[in-house]
Amino acid sequence: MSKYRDQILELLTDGRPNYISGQTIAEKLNISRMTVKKTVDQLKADGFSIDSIHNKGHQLNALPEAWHTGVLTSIFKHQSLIEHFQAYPTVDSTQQVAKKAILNDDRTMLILSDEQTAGKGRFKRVWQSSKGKGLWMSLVLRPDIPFSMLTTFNLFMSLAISEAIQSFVTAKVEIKWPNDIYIEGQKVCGFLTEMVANADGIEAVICGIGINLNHNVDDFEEALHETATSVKMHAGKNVNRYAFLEQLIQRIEQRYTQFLTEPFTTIKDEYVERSNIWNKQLRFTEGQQQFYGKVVEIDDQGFLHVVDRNGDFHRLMSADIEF
Ligand code: BT5
Repeated sequence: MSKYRDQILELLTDGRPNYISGQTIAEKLNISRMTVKKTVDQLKADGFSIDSIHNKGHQLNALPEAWHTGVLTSIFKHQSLIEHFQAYPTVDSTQQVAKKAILNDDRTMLILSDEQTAGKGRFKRVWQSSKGKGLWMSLVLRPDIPFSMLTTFNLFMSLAISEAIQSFVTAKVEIKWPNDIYIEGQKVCGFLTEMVANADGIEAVICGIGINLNHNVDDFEEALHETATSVKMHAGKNVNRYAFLEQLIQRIEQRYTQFLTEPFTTIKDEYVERSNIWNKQLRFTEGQQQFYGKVVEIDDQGFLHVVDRNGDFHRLMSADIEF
């Protein structure tokens, strides 16, 4: 494999939708035009959709369907949230990879994988992460904040994720407090936030996000057929993962800055409007405790106020909610 593959892919992605001449690529990378031609031919043989026209050059006319370092490098130029990324064809869990990666690296980072063989939900539940169908990623952030501020992190994140999904579908994208995103009563995304801390404070926040992008019903295991959905199932067509990722990172960058600088009250109305937990009897599980009740409000710290069937009041920071 040509060692210039990633760099050429990056230049072709930067250049979209225009053609970029073999001469320009050769000069930028300080290599021969023959090497450029051979590498481009290799990329085409590997399935990249590249048009080459004599005297005009090469054009990447569609983004690929798997993660490639060169394409990601080009896409991440437009943001400052992620300082380092790693993309894999398969891992056990991006969350596990992220935990290892931060041991000797203090940058912000993004770990992506085409497939997870042991994707995890909360409380060690399984997260189904079929190959090539979804966005399975872990984002490592380094907020310089007191522990107490973290309680609202998920609220800002869920707005960012739901807005990114909303830009691809017309049906209303809703938030199920505290960690799920739904479309028409079915789960399209689940995320979880883990913290690594030392005596001085927060070292890293690792946010693991799973978004079902291009699943048809049969791509989910049978147990999820009634409860899960994908962006494609509502957009009516395949969603390009790079286009989606670009949108998602942009929204996260925006909402993360807001999280660092503004209180939850600034976004509370938007959050409440996107939530799907109102006016319903719900089943709550909090640790060993289980009860049925109705949500009365989300307070300014992001805690849920619930009145159960016996009229007792609960203030929840996190819980499992079933409709
Ligand atoms: C979550 O847990 O919803 C958080 C899922 C986080 C997954 C990401 S993917 C990248 C990163 N690496 C990881 O290993 N994990 C993170 P929870 O609220 O516990 O929901 C889990 C439940 O959702 C399961 O018990 C199933 O019922 C359901 N489920 C599993 N896979 C699903 C899928 N692909 N789509 C919709 N529902 C699913």
